[in-house]
Amino acid sequence: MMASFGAHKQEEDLVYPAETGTASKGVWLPLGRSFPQRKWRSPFLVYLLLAFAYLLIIILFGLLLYNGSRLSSEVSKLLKQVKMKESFPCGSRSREWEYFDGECYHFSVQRATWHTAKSHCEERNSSLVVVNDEAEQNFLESQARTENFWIGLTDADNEGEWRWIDGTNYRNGYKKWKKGEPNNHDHKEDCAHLSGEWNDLACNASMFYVCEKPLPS
Ligand code: FUC
Ligand code: CA
Repeated sequence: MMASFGAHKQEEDLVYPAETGTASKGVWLPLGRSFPQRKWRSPFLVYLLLAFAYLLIIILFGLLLYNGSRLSSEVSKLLKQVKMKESFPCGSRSREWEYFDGECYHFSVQRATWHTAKSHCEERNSSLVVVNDEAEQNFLESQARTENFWIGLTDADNEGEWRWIDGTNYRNGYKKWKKGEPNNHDHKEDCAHLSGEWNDLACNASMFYVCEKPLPS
């Protein structure tokens, strides 16, 4: 009932080629009896296009806003990371690792033999500290205070032939032995430790130790 009413109403509004007689002039071609005339179709198309353009603008604007807010949240996340890196260059577990001149250092809170200390550092993706220059020595001394810490230097393989754990050249490199050291006291001191300056000691002595690792990327 409603459908037939609707169809009837529509037919009243539209003008068909058969009634106007313009079909034969070829201005437009009706595709069927229900196809509306051009004079009705044009403003409708314009409105349709306008509506479409409006919708498109709204969608584009929404996308722009969405991307903008996503971008700004990404930027603030990155800024936070940068600030974190500046305050804690050796990671958020900063109480365990201290930063100095591009490297991270861990001062152990438990004592161990030199070989156990070496393993502990390796388990933490680091190695016993290698002292390369006066600045690093000063840093280590200031952190170590009066306590003794193993460093990554040994002559266990060949008495008197000291070797850094990372292959750093010992002979031509930086050294800071205490006066009279290394003395291989009792013929059993093959591992080096900080005691302010350096001393050699029996490797199975229990001592704190310093691990060193590069800055995490
Ligand atoms: C000095 C050092 C030894 C040891 C001894 C108690 O002889 O050279 O390494 O520390 O003191
Ligand atoms: Ca000694």
